[in-house]
Amino acid sequence: MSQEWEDFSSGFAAVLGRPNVGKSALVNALVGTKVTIVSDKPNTTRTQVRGIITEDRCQVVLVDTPGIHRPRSPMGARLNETATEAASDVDLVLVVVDAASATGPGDKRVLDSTPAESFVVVNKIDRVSPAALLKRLEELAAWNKAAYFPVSARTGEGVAELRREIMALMPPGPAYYPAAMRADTTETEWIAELVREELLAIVRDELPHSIATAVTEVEERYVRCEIFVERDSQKAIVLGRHGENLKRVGTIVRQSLPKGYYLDLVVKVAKDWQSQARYLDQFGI
Ligand SMILES: Nc1nc2c(ncn2[C@@H]2O[C@H](COP(=O)(O)OP(=O)(O)OP(=O)(O)O)[C@@H](O)[C@H]2O)c(=O)[nH]1
Ligand SMILES: [Mg+2]
Repeated sequence: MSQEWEDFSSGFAAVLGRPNVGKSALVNALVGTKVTIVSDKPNTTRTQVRGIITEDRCQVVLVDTPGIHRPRSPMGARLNETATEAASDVDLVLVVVDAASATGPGDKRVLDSTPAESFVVVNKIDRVSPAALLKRLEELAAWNKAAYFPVSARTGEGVAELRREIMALMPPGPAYYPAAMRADTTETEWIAELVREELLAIVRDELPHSIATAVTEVEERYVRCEIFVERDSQKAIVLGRHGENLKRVGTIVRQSLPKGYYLDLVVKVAKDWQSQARYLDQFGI
């Protein structure tokens, strides 16, 4: 076995940070394709999502995680646990912060609780002036982490260099996944995530937190995805006038399905699901 590894290195890198800093966008940029959903609403990511980078002599498994925040529900507490657990037993931790906002309590918590060997990724540099970025980097230097990378997941600036440095740090080891694989999400999980992503782009206020999605049936070319909300009053908002929201979501997500597939979207109420362990289990949170 060890002979096979002589020429190969591999490992895991967990991506941590407070909500909305662009962890998922960064994972997609590093992998070079969309493997995890992105939205402007906090707590978009709810599970550990793996994105895989494979080159000739190295494989890195990036672990996207939920944003670490002050929890206001049992769901929030689970999201924090999921993120914290991802950081144990990995070869590298990437702490992502937003270049355009000051170091808040959420950032501090993550910076304080991660190893000194971690990389700090200052994302969204497309939104700040060079002077503001410099100030931000000076402030973050107080944490004395191994390296600091100014990047923009949106424009791609700095991403190739970060990717190189991540790969350079991986210890000798085998490939964990086939070379062509970019994600380990199942097809049904991915459809449910795409439906949720499109809904998050439409809804506002507290509703994003109240939405969960799950594919409950795949029968030949029929796919049924259920959309759960917490209260009856939220059902109408998700449907939209004459069901237009659902139509829009269906049209967009169907483009990601193989030709000839039928996507059935059904809205249901799972009362106060964010506070109920059995629902959280059911939704894989
Ligand atoms: N301008 C700019 N926006 C970005 C960049 N990276 C991410 N965003 C935006 O920031 C928002 C949050 O991005 P996500 O990748 O979903 O953030 P996240 O950290 O994964 O958030 P959670 O999953 O909720 O913890 C989205 O609207 C992105 O389009 C960037 O480099 N520049
Ligand atoms: Mg995310």
